[in-house]
Amino acid sequence: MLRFTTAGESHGPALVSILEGMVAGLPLVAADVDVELARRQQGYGRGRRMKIESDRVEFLSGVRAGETIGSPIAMLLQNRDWKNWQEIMDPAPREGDPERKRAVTRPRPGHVDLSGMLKYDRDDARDVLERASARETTARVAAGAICKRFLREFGITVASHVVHLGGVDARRPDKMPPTAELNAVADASQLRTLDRDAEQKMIARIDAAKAEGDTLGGIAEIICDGAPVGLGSHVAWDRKLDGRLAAALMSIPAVKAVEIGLGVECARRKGSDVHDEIDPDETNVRAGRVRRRSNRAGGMEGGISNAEQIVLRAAMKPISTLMRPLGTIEMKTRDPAQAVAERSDVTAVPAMGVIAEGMTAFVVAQAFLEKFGGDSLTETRRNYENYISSLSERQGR
Ligand code: EPS
Repeated sequence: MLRFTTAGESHGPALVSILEGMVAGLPLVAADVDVELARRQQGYGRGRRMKIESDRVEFLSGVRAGETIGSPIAMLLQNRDWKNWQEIMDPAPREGDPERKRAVTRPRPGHVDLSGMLKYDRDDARDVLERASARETTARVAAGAICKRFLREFGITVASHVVHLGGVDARRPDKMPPTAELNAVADASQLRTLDRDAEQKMIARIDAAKAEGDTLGGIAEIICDGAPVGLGSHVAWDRKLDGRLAAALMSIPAVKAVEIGLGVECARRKGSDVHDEIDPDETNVRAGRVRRRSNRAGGMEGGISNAEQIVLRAAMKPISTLMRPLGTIEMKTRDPAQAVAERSDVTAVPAMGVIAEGMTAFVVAQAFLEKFGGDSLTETRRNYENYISSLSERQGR
């Protein structure tokens, strides 16, 4: 079973990501991860923190001589900002219990501050917000980068672009770039959008929001291309690929909605305008020698991949740290107060798309390894090719 976990606080010494269950023999170098880490750091509307950090992975285990060896892959990601926070984040006991610097006692509406203080019985919300910070997503992207590297061996690519930001819709180009080239096109835009006119409007909205001390949300679309028919299963609720992808995307900080294919629009249409009709197609072996006339289902039916593109959208609310803070209470006195205004970003929608790619790659790689198994890349490849041959041999039944 492929799984990963992360550890680390935003202003602690480092983040850690451990990916377990990856096959041995996968070619892997730090640059495979670093390129994804750098993509996550881009985007107009980020705060000063992204100028301090320049994320790089250090493999602590699981990789040897440019190849995975089958053991857990532990990755260290330093927080450069740590040097400015050492005293505040120091794990050592504090002599004489002096007043805590940068303590947060005015919880931000929309943030986990208040619920976390109550649940974990903390007087200083920093104990909660340091972990809730989207800094943690660096570690997810690191795990996702390895999953992407794995999927590439089987011609599966994952890419994303921003389709909405702060009230501005991006128009879809008449011809979408192939998924393998989509990121190169999106990454050339400061907001990872394919619509240059919309980009200018989004930038203006971000500038205006910044001037007002406000924040903006948006929507990223994620496309996974090349998956064969048969990942995930209809037989049990927790094996359904659509549900697993939705949960993975929903777990990204500030994501409030996930759509698959037509998504919410499905509910408004008649069945004949929703379901994708099927034609024979001898060339499309990966799909079982068929092709759908449309892909409104977004690449999955009944929780099983159908070899069409997997199309997902993740919607992110505006970041809950506002420089012109919202009303809250001072927890020490319960008096009305303005929320704390910690340094933050105006928007992080472009980064969210990159994080969503990583989470998508993880779920697809996990389902792929469930279906094909194998402890080495060679073994997994043999099993995969065997399955593709049996799909190819399916004639008249
Ligand atoms: C974040 C607040 C900001 C962001 C941070 C997420 O950090 P800081 O409080 O240090 O200015 O820059 O994002 C990252 C550090 C990152 O790597 O994405 C928050 O509160 O969620």
